Amino acid sequence: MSNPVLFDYFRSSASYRVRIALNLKKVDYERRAVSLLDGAQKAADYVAVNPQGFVPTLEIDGLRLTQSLAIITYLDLTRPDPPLIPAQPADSAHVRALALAIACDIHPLNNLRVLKYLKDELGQEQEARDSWYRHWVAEGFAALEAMAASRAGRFLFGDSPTLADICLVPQMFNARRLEAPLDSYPTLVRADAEASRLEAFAAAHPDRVAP
Ligand SMILES: N[C@@H](CCC(=O)N[C@@H](CS)C(=O)NCC(=O)O)C(=O)O
Repeated sequence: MSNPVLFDYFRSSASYRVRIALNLKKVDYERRAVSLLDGAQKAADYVAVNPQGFVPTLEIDGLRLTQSLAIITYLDLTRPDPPLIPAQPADSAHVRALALAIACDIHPLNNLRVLKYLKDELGQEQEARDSWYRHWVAEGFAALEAMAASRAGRFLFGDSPTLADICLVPQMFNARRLEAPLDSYPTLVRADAEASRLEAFAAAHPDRVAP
């Protein structure tokens, strides 16, 4: 069977999550870059692949999968080693809650289309858009720090990387790009540093991936 194909964009954090998961699972894949800057995600040929006009999309096992967390869950169910979501129900709920706090409650507010709407439709200047961005990062990370602190180990949960770290690392990358202050989130900073040292995370970094 041919290698899985990942439609992604180097700086897209949802794509970055899936690259990390594929690397952790040691799945070889080919990339097809979809340039968000050029609006390629809205082109008819790509919308035929992903009706939401989002990256990532993963073609694997004869399937075409969308939504980064659904893709990572599929990888975890079909390629269980190493596990990314704990089997124990309470631990699983905790890890998913951490991941969803990022993927559903921070990331969508700061997505490209939302920032573009603020600019193009609501006439907001760069300074206001940056302030919007930092506001949702600060509110989301403060809550995430409180949620994670008591059960964190080397990573956001325990001593091996999980779905929570896979969501955290790209969000921290984005936060740094927008110069959001991070000093108030020691648990997040520590888990991000620990995860980023692993080659599976490092190789998925936007600086290591062709635009
Ligand atoms: N919930 C989706 C979000 C995907 C998403 O928002 N992707 C962004 C890049 S990180 C995108 O394609 N944005 C295109 C746009 O805003 O026009 C997922 O986790 O896969």
